[in-house]
Amino acid sequence: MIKPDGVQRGLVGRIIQRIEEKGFKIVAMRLSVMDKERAEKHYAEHAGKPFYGDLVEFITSGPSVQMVVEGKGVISAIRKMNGATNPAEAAPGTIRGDFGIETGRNVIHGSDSPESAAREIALHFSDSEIFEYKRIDEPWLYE
Ligand code: DAT
Ligand code: MG
Repeated sequence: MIKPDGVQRGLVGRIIQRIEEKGFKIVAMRLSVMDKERAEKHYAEHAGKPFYGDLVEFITSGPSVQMVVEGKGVISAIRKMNGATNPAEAAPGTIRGDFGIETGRNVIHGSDSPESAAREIALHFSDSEIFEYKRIDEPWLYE
């Protein structure tokens, strides 16, 4: 998910470009303003933590881009491409390292496990919004 700061700062195209040129396949995508209920569910694992209220307020503050991205090793690869949670500690070359300064404005979210990906996908998309298709470069991406 490209968070509201990423949308406001005009980073949507550059972030999607990184995902596409890596070779990962976007199989669902939407721009929407998350309501409080969906945001609270999305970040349920952080409920009760001191930053939870601000996090929900921030994530619902404007349009964000939700995506389902597919590919071999995609979950850990996207987490690496996103960089450390705190952009100050994120390596240069990562999205947060290149585009962010503070933890509460870290531009992008990525699911952290197959279980959380399944939960988050079901929260944000219905089955009919997720597309199965072949990218023409797949034989050149996969051995
Ligand atoms: P990540 O987004 O890298 O998976 P996380 O799941 O630990 O990180 O936290 C979710 C989001 O919550 C994170 O992207 C930014 C915010 N956050 C996390 N820890 C925070 C903290 N100590 N202070 C403020 N915001 C925080
Ligand atoms: Mg997380």
